[in-house]
Amino acid sequence: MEFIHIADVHLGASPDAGFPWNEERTREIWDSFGRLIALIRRERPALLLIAGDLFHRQPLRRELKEVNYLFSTIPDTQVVMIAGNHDYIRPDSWYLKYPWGKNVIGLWGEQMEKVHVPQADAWIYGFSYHSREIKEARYDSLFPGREMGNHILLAHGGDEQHIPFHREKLTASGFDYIALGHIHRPGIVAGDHIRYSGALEPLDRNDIGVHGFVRGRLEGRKVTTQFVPWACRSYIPLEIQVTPETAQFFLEEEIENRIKEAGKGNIFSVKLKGLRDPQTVFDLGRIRRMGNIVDAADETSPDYDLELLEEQYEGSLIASFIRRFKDGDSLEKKALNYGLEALLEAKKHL
Ligand SMILES: [Mn+2]
Repeated sequence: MEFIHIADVHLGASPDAGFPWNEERTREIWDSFGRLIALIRRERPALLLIAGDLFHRQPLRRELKEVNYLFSTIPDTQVVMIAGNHDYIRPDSWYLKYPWGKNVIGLWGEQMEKVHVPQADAWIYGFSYHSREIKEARYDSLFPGREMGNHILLAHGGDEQHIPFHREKLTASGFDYIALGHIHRPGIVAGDHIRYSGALEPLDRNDIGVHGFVRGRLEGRKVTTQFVPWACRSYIPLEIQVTPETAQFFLEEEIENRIKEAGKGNIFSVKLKGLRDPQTVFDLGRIRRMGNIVDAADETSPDYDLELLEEQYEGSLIASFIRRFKDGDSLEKKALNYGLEALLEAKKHL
């Protein structure tokens, strides 16, 4: 029996609002889900497990129409899903009212339910969020029934505000597979059988690394799973080392090369590190316009000629400040650099 496990698709999210590629990116999150359904149409796994936060917020009726249409194109696959903390069930939720196709099961209850899926020879367990937070460790005390067949739990959470759990308790619970959602980076909680698929697409500049879904196979009660990279783009932090010799033009060439190397379609945040010429002010505005760049920060320190400054400012606060800190440890040197920057800047305005 084959299954696909996804979570945290966050349909409707616009992670890069305010940036030129925002609209395309919002659309891409939908398209990525659509492409996955097309893959399922070809591969025809018995189950599509959706472990919460299919939507970024309360889904609209017309959005569920799109999703239900996509599900109708995979009639051989049983879709089973729960709602997470983002798309949690409100009394007026369209999840409850929508006339879903017959291959779609939503475990929308607040209490644990289980459903039998004959074509997968499996029992699927789960419950949905009915509020933004659930602080009780509700997964720690769950156990599968004794019926024949496979027992699979859909679960969403894993941090303090969203159903914290103990890894050992989940491992000992006896489910054949636990499909986890909520944490956006893919991850293994225990072997092949307790996994976070991670988000299908990265949704925030901090969601670095690969994103995709989990493909699994259950034979008897033995499960094998693998992570499949799927996202159109990644968020990539670029750290650029500068020296007092670095010129703006050189810096831009360097960033351009690094962007090319990583793939232009990705989304970058640039951080400048190292020592810069005290006279140099890097033009971050130009850097921000070089590609899909969500953030550019200058974290360099000015490379002061302490001896020269001390001489120049002899008898002033600046000279005694330099003498006090110049032989200090790296933290004191850092403080010296910041202090000098402020003092010299203030001096300019006198
Ligand atoms: Mn979540």
